[in-house]
Amino acid sequence: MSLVLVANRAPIRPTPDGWAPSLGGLASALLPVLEDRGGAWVAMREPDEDTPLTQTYPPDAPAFTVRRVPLDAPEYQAFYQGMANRVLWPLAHYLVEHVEPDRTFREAYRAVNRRFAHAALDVAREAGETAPTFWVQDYHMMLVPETLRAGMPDARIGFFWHVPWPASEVFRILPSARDLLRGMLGSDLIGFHTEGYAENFRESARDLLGAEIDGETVVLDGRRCRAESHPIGIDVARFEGLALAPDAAALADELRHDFGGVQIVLGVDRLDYTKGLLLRMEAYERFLERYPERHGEVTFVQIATPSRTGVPAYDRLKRDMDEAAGRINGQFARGAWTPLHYRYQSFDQPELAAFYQAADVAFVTPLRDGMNLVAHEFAAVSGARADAGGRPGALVLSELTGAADYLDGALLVNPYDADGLARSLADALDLPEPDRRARLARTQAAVRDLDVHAWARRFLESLDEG
Ligand code: ADQ
Repeated sequence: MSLVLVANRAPIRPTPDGWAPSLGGLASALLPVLEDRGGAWVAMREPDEDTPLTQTYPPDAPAFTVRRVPLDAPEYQAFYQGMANRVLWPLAHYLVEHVEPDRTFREAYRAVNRRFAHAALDVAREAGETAPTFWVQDYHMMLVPETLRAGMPDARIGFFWHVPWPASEVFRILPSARDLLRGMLGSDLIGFHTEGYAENFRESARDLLGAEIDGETVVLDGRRCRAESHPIGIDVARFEGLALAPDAAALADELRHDFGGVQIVLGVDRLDYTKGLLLRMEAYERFLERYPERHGEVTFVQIATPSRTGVPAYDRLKRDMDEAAGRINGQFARGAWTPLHYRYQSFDQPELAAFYQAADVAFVTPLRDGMNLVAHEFAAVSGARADAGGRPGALVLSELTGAADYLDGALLVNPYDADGLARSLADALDLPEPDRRARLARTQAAVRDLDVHAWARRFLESLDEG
């Protein structure tokens, strides 16, 4: 049975030499599945993008179709920058003060979701399918399953929710909460990163729609939809490979040298207010105030990739981060020592792996995060290096991430507690090597178990069996 994926982003991108897979875990996990099963991937075409509406891939031996849904500028603003990024995203992360409910956003979201669903139905019909498997991804597409179900009642429909599902009392703040839930319940199976999120979802369906809950299944109007935990991971082999590449150790040494040969604390994030970046900076400030004897012995390297520019809250965060970075270096820098290196830029994966390898401590402190793959990537790289005789790194991880449920061996922290963060940072820097090594080995084992290829396989097996 062929597979039709519906996701905001396309799995392939144009490069100077033709087409290549998009970076990121989702494309790397799902492209092999699509190549194997055949089918299609339906994604958005942004207003300024010049890509074909339909193409087959790979070009030399076509295995599946990429179908794009073209959005004009007002639709993109209201559906993507608006409803997805200014309403659903902050709500899922409990950051209610950032939620900006707006009727135009809501209407555009409904219209665009309908177009995505019809594009998916069309591509299935063109392939002669009457009961394909659809797999819809994330909070951009909540209303898609309902339309798919109406168009193809016998299809199998899976949905994966990549961010936290908040408590029912928080979700109900949305004026369209009930419609959105009904939209998702067109699915047969909805996957979440943790059992806690799945439970919140079932409670929302019970509280807001009066649905019946039967174990993991939500029953509404006689239809059954399971809500299960299916934690995602990374492409472990890829990151371990990057850690062991011939020039990887040399690159990491070069970075350590560039940063002054001191202990390195590392942060890697999209520049997003959910990632706890400002509080992390404050916590580091607290650390420097409290432990003056460590001045000159440690540096904090924060790399933040530009994200969702043009959304006011993100532009504001960018300014606040610049200010915090200036303040910290202005107050604490002495002689040749720079306490903080802040880079507002994106790096390719081999470079990122060098940073992970160079770090003594990864400082991962989101205010909320569905999973958090940076923690996985760090443990995979640092772990592979340690296995090959290198120095093991320590992971300080927010307890408000999905990853905290799984990554045994991490030092868990409350990201809102600046004093606690400062103390944990000092503890992590002081962890004796055997202890670090043992903790990292436990984290590494968890990361391997959650490999993204296993995630896709487990989800699709559950969908097929259900
Ligand atoms: P994100 O919010 O994007 O994902 P995360 O899981 O940490 O968060 O993934 C970020 C990715 O971006 C990582 O692969 C990382 O390497 C990369 N990245 C970050 N900063 C970078 C930089 N400066 N340069 C280059 N690459 C950078 C959403 C959810 C998460 C969930 C994933 C997958 O918010 O909770 O884990 O989807 O479901």
